[in-house]
Order: sequence, then structure tokens, then C-alpha cells
Amino acid sequence: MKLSTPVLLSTLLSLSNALVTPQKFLGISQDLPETFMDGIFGELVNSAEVVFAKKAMLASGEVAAPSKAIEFPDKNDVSDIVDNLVSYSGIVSFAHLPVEQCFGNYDEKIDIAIVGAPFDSGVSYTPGARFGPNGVRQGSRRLQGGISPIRGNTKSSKLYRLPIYDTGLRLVDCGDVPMTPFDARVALNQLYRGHHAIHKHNTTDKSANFKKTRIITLGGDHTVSLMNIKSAYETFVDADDNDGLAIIHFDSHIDTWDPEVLGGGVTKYASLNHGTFLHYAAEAGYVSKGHSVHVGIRAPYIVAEDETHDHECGFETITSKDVDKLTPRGVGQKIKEIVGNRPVYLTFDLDTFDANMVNSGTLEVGGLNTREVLTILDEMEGINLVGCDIVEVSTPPNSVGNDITGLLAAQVIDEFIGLMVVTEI
Ligand SMILES: *[C@@H]1O[C@H](CO)[C@@H](O)[C@H](O)[C@H]1NC(C)=O
Ligand SMILES: [Mn+2]
Repeated sequence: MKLSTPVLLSTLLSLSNALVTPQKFLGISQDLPETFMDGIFGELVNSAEVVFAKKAMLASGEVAAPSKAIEFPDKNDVSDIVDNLVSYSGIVSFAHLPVEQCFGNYDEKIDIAIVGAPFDSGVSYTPGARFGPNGVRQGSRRLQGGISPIRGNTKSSKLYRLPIYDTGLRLVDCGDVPMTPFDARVALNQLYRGHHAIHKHNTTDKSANFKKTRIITLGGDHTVSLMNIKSAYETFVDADDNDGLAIIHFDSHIDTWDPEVLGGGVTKYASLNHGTFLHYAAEAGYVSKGHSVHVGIRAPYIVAEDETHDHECGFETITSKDVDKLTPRGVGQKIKEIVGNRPVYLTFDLDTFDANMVNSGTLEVGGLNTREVLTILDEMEGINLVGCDIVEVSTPPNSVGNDITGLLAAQVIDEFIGLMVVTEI
């Protein structure tokens, strides 16, 4: 039952103006029927006047009393339990998105696909990112639609008040590509074929600018991005376009290390790892030189030549302290200028965040905070984003800090989804 607020307020107003007690004023006794809530809580939550006024409204027939305290649905009615509405329950998919078998089943139209890359055989320091996809999904359980009051940096932005999960685009969670822990070469090839399979899917009519499914990958150490970028390049860069993807690389490390400097001195096999994958991406032609940028850099170069080599790989650099100088919105605008109209791949290493916030493969202090990252990403509204990933999400079992790590990673993905849907509406 509902009480009519204006009626109740005007009743209260006349009561408070009266110099007589309410029951005397109204000429009715205390012996009136009770509303359900007042029967339980009474003056705990309401003043005596309010309780009395509600009783008077019931007595006068202005509002109807419920016949019973609660009416249960028919025992055959399951309408309220078929949909999983409780954020902490249900089989865990990213943001409660529908789960789909995306490898095969190519007739299904998908606009944006989430897929996990559970792999950490390429990490130089702390392992645990093979549990990252699970960690991100756990951290995403409170993402259930709704309207964020802080999405979009200005009221005139298209992201402002955009219900990103409810725009008509079809978003699904494809689960994980199973990646063997025993041979990194096989594992990475499995991931590549998984991406290739997802990229075979066509989109719905709602994806105005994209004929093929765009993928958001949950990593995984940073080596996985090489496969993500390879498949995105093959899918979204025209054959007659002699340039690569504009790579936006959020990280505290450059990750363009010459394999001679990082790992390759051990064996040839060891030369592809989470600190060299961008060197290989550049070598393969996936990186658009002059349109690619690192954001958040602060970890030391190993040798002095690293900086020149990094530039040769095609990257400009925005360091973590540049964020102080440029402001987060200024950083977002600078990134937009650098990538221009190129198709963009965005790869986000969780160690972009300050060391005190997350568990990741190679933590660094002096990093970005969560609000700075959200503002930078929102400012990039309008970029031609063909794929993205979050990597180095280290959430192994029995580890302190997994919840906040997964939560932060999930919120970054939520931003990616915003950037992906905003160009299609
Ligand atoms: C995807 O779209 C293209 C172009 O319309 C069409 O030729 C192809 O058969 C479609 N693929 C699937 C799996 O539906
Ligand atoms: Mn990295």
C-alpha cells in the first residue's frame, strides 16, 4: 500500500498548527486500525502525530489497509527467480552478462565479447595473473546496469548518464580460452585461435561502425596482449592500409624491451615475455608509429638505450608525473590527439595504478589513482576503439587484496565498455 505524500503532509501541517491534541482536533479515538509498518515500528520511525495521521487516513478510507501482511506468489510462479537479480549470487560472468560458447556457433551476432586469458608463464616477477579472469569477474558482480553519476567528464559528453549495458548492443561473456601452463608457445597460439574464432562473428545492426565483434580480454600477464593485438590487427586494419593499430598502452613499464636486454639472453624461447611483447608487436607491423603512446610510465629503463629503442618501436611517452602537469583531462586529450582517427587497441596493465592499490605482476610506486584513470579514460570518448584488454591482474588463491584488485580491474573494463558503446549510439 502507498500513502499519498502530499495528503499526509497537509494533514501533518494542520495538526502541528493546532493547539489541541490530534485526536481531540479530529474528534476520533486512538482506537484506529494500524498501517502494516506502524503496527511493527510505530513511533520508532515516526512521530506520534504521523502515526496518528496515518491511522486517521485509514479510518477515513483515504488509504486502504492491506488485507494480509504479505501475499506470496502462487507456488508455480517463478517469475522473480528466473532472472538473477542478486549481485552476489549466480554463476559468475562479467557484470552478469549472458555466457556464450563463442568458439564455433558463428551465426550468433555479438557486438562486444568478454574473454579471459588465464596465463602467467611470461611474467618476470610475481605470478598469479592466471587467476586474473576469475578475479575480474568476481570484482564485477556489482556491475548491474544503472546510471553512473560520474560517467563522462562534462554534461555535454555522450557518455554522461549513458546506461552502457542497456544501449541495445549485444554484450556476452565467452568464458576463458583454456591456455596450457606447460608451454607458453602453445598457450599463446591457443589464445590467438580463440580470438580469431570470436572475430569471425558478425555484429548486430546496433554496431553502426563495426562489422566484426570487438573483444575485451581479461588477462593474464602482459604477454597475452601480443595475441590480442595480432587478431585485432588482422580483423580491423584494411589490407591496403600500410599502417598498424594506434596502441594506447597504460603501464608503469615500457614493455618494448629488446629481447637481448630482457629474457633473450637466457634462451631464444625466453625472449618473448611480458616485458618484450610490444617489441614484437612493433616488429610485426601492428604498431602505428607516431600514433601510439605509453601512459603512466615510471619504472626504470634497464639500459640507457631502452629509451631510443622504445621510440623506434613507435611510442610516445606520458609518464606518471606528466599526469600532475597535464591534469587527467589534459592527458586524455593528448592521447586523443596522438591516436587521431586510426583504429585503436587499448591495453591496460594494472600496475598503472599505484602499488598501494592492487596486486599485479610488477608493482611500482608513484602511480595513478583510480579517479585519475576514470577521468583519463572518459576524456578519450570518440576514439575508434577496436579492442582492449586488462592484464597483470594478480588474484591467486589465499592472497590478501584480491577483492580490491578485481574490483578495480572490473571498473576499468566498465570504462572500456563505455568507450566502445558510445560511438555506436
Ligand atoms: C557475416 O556477414 C557477412 C557479410 O554480410 C556474410 O557474408 C557472412 O556470411 C556473415 N557470417 C556469418 C557467420 O553469419
Ligand atoms: Mn606491462
